[in-house]
Formats: sequence, structure tokens, C-alpha cells
Amino acid sequence: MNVDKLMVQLERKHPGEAEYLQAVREVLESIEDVYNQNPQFESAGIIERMVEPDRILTFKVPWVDDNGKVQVNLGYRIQFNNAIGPYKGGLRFHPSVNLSILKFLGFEQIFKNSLTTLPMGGGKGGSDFDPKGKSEAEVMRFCQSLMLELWKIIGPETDVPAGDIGVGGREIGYLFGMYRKLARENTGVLTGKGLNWGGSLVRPEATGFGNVYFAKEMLATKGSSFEGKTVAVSGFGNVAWGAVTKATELGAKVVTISGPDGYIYDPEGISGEKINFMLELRASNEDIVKPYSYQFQSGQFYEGKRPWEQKVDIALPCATQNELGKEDAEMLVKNGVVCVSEGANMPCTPEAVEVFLKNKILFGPGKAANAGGVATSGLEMSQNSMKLSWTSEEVDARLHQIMISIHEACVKNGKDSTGYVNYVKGANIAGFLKVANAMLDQGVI
Ligand code: NDP
Ligand code: 2IT
Repeated sequence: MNVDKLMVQLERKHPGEAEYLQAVREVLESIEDVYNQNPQFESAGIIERMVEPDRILTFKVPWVDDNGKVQVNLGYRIQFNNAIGPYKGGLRFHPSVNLSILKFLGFEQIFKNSLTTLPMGGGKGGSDFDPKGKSEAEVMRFCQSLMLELWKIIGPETDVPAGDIGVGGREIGYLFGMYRKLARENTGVLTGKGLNWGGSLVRPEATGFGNVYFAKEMLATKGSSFEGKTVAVSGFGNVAWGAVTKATELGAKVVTISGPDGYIYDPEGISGEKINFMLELRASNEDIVKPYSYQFQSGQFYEGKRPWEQKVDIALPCATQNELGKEDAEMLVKNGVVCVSEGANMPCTPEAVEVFLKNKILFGPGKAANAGGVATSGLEMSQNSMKLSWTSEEVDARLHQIMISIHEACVKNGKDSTGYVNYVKGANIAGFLKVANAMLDQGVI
């Protein structure tokens, strides 16, 4: 494999798909040596087959708004790779959604799901629908219309969607209701379901909790922990909320959260009722964090800025892709950051990642560090298959163990001769090998 040559070919086939090409390049660069040491991969065309989705469904989603006006959005589902299990991955509703973003997310999901130790393939989907400012009834009609198309290609052993940005418990409810009606069966086909209808305890918290468990393992390799550390978190959604909760529980002081309008710096720490206020902010449908500064005197609002300018020990980017650039990374390093763990998917730009690796910072890439969300989705699927529910202690213990296993896999495949663990390389190699070997076993299909 020659990475540059492959990338030229890929860019020719998928011009302008910047996020997708960015995600592929990172994986190719990490696995290049291992790939070339195993000529069976080259002769089976593994990488050429892995970088292209099995199939993409694109469809229109017509719906009627509260004024009686017809609206049309675009819907997508990308079934990327199912060599080790049914396609699995979230649905994102955000105006920025396009094929490049969903292909980057679907591609990453292959490796992430492989790392979880559970049998799940990779997929992703969503729509350019913007839930912001929509009424409850509009969200319901939109979800129902989307499912009228999507249900044809999903199923409990085929493809199991879940949430992502803009898709939480409410949306999963409306999507599942329509699926159940159309398919005439009540199965575990979506994850992130409500507790009374097949959902798993701890799934809402799982991505953020898992991210903190992963960071905890990274810190332990240096004899360190969350106790007494200062933490910057970005975002104020599902993932950020779980991360703030668990980091605080482990004795850290979380001093920032952020939204599209700017960030909040609270030197007294975001804990207790302040964490609950995050949920209120999210539910308000306005998508701003500024009201935190009216509610709590200690909270200062920095308009249009990102939290990475604050002096912290640990950074947990939990909002969206490419939200932490080279200069942010340099600032964090200058201020003495020891650990950066990605709760979001690809929040750090390649240039930022390079700064962290060069400075030997403990850096956990999203596909390892945020795999706790999909891992707990996998646990929800197991419970649905068994028609049983586990206690929150049991789910949390399994999630914790999975994050420890992912950390071990990264160390095994990413430790260099100086003892520094390149978790990017480790995660990509470990995730890749399992899927590649499954593809080899199953022939060219
Ligand atoms: P939420 O919708 O709950 O929160 C996302 C947050 O990021 C919101 O504050 C949102 O505000 C902000 N955001 C989204 N897009 C942008 C953008 N283009 N520019 C600036 N801010 C943005 O989503 P989640 O917490 O579920 O997801 C956060 C990240 O974690 C995403 O990268 C997601 O892919 C990843 N992730 C989620 C998992 C899950 O189980 N939910 C699992 C693993 C990873 P706004 O909408 O206004 O932009
Ligand atoms: O990016 C992700 O891993 C998710 N949005 C969760 C996917 C899932 O199937 O739970």
C-alpha cells in the first residue's frame, strides 16, 4: 500500500469530501507498516474494499410544518462494513450533514465498533434537518417520514441505528414507533430506546462515562488520576453531560462547557445542580450556553471563543468535528495539559493531533475514547436479544471493562520503542486487524 497514491485515487473518486478524506488518511498512515508486512491484505484488496461503503441509501424526507407548508429534507443511511456484525452507528440531524460528514463518521465507526470487542459492523446516517426551533409535533412528523424510507433497509440483525448530534431519546422514540408499526414487530432495531420499551440503563451516560474511563486508564499509565485535576469540556450535549458528571465524580473540577455561541468558564467547578442545568439548557432548544452565566454568578461567558485558552490539566472535546485546531493545541500544551481525550468524533484537526503527539501528551482518539456509547448500544442489543434487562451496576461494570480492554488494545499496538503510547496508531491498527482478518476469512464479496 502506498498512502499518497491511494489518497490521490480516492480524491479523484470523491472530490471535495474533505472530512471523509481526512478520516481515511489518518487510518491509512497508521496501518501502512502492518499492512505492508502482511501481503495477504494487499492481494485481497482489503483496503480498497474497506474505504468504500457497501452501499449508500439517499432519499427525500417530505414533511408538513405547523403552518401547513411542505418541507423537504435529505435523508441518508450509509452501510459501510458488516464483516464482524450487523451495521451499527448513529443518526445525525444537523443542517451541516452531507455525504462527506456521514462517510467520515461511518468509516470511523468500523474501527470503533471493532475495538469494543462486540460483534458490530460500521454504519452511519442522518439528515440535514435542523431540530432547533422545531415544535414537538414537527419533530415527530419528520422522524416518521424519515422512517417510512429507512425501515426498508434496517433490522435487528441487519442494521441498527442509534442517536448522534440532534438525535436523542425523543427522536429515537418517534423513529422506533414508526418502525414498529411498519415492520409489525417489536425488536431491538434502534438503540438508545426508552427504559420502558427495550432501552438499556446507562446508555445516555455511556459515551461521556466511557470517555472518562478511557482517560483514567491513560492517566494511570503515568501514575496519575482525575483526583484534584482541572478539566476543560466542550459542548453541552449528551456526551459533554456524561463526561462532566463522571469527571466530577472522580474528584476533578470541570471548569468549562461550550456551545455554538461561546463558552462558559466557571472557576468554582461545574458540579451538582450546575450539571442538571446543562440538561435544561439542552432541552430549551435554543442551543446556547450563555444563560449559564445568568443562572450562576461564578460562570463567566466568553462569546465566540473556545475553551482551549484556559489553563487545564485535562481536555475533553465533546462537541463536534474539527473544533480544536493547531493553535488551540499549542495553547493547551503551553498551559501544561497532560491528557486530551476525544468524546466527539474527530474533534481535533490532524495538525492539532500532531502537536499532541509531538509533545508526548496522553492523547485518546475518538474511535477509542468515545467507543463507550456504541459499546453500550451493543449491550442494549444483547439485552434485547435475551429479553432481559441488566441493572445499571452490571451495565456500568461491563462498559468500564470494555474501556479497559480498548485501552489495552491501544497500548499493545501503539507503544513505540521509547515507551510512549501513540493511541491513534494503536486504535487504528487494533480496529483494522480484526475487520481485515474477518474479510480475509470470508472471501471477496
Ligand atoms: P448533542 O446534539 O447532544 O450535542 C452536540 C453539541 O455540539 C451541541 O452543543 C451542538 O450545538 C454542538 N455542535 C454540533 N455541531 C456543531 C458545529 N458544526 N459547530 C459547533 N458546534 C456544534 O450531540 P452528542 O453529545 O450526542 O454528540 C457530540 C459529539 O459526540 C459528536 O461528535 C458525536 O458524533 C459524538 N458521539 C456521540 C455519541 C452518542 O452516543 N451520542 C457516541 C460517540 C460519539 P449545535 O447543534 O448548535 O451545533
Ligand atoms: O458515534 C457514535 O459512536 C454514536 N453516535 C453512537 C452509535 C451507536 O450506535 O450507539
